[in-house]
Amino acid sequence: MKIDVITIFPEMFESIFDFGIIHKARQAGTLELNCLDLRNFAADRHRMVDDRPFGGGAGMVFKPEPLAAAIRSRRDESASSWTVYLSPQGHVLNQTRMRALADKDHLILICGRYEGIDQRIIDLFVDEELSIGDYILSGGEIPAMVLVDGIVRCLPGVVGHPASTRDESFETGLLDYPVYTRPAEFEGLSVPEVLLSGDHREIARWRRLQAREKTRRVRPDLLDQNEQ
Ligand code: 9D3
Repeated sequence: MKIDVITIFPEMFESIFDFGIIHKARQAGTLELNCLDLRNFAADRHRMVDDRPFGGGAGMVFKPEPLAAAIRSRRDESASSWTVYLSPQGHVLNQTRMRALADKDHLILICGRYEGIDQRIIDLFVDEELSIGDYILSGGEIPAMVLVDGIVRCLPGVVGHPASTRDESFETGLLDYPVYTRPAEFEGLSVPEVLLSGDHREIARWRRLQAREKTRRVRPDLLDQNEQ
C-alpha cells in the first residue's frame, strides 16, 4: 500500500513514521509512505500557500493551486488513488472506515490548517472528508497520523499475532477486560482469584463478564450498536 501525506509541516511526521509498527511495515515493503511539503508546490518566490477568504472573516485559507499541483504530482502515477481531506467537517472515523481505507492501493491525505482549504479542491479532488472526533485540534496532521497508524495495523502481516487484532475492543464490539501480571499482590491489591485458578473456561467467562460490565458503564453506545 502507498500513502502520500500533503502538509505544511512534514517534520511533524518524522518521529512517528520511523518507530514501531509503521517503521516495521515500511521496512518490510508493506507500506510506502511519503510526506510532501505543500510549500514545494507554491509558484511564487515567497512560497505562499494561503490567502485571505473571499467574503471576509478571520484567518487564512489554503490556496487551490499548490494543493492541486501536489495532488496531481502523486495521482498521475497511480490509477486507483483515493484522496482524503482531514477536517472537522468530515464523517467521524471508526474502525469500519479504517478497514475500508486499508483496502485501498493508494491514499493521498490532505492536512489542513488555519480555516481550511479552498472548497474547489474538495469539489475537484477529494473522495472522502474525515474527522477523528468532536473536539478541536489545530490542524489535520495529528489526525493523519492517527489514520496512518490505524490503517497500517489493518494491513496483512503487520501485527505479529493475528489473534491480537481480532480480540481487540471495537473488533469484538466490547472494551477490553482488565489484565494483571506479577506480583500476585501489589500495594494491598490482589489479582482476582479466578485468574490464578488455571480453569480456562472460568477465566474466559470472567473476562467476558468484565468486558460486558465495563462496556455497559463506559460505552453503552457500543452495546446498542452490536445488540449484545
Ligand atoms: C469547526 C471549527 N472551525 C470553526 C471556524 C474552526 C477550526 C477548528 C479546527 C478549523 C480548523 C481546525 C483544525 N482541525 C483539523 O484540521 C482537523 C480536525 C479537528 O480539529 N478535530 C477532529 N478531527 C479533525 S481532522 C482535521
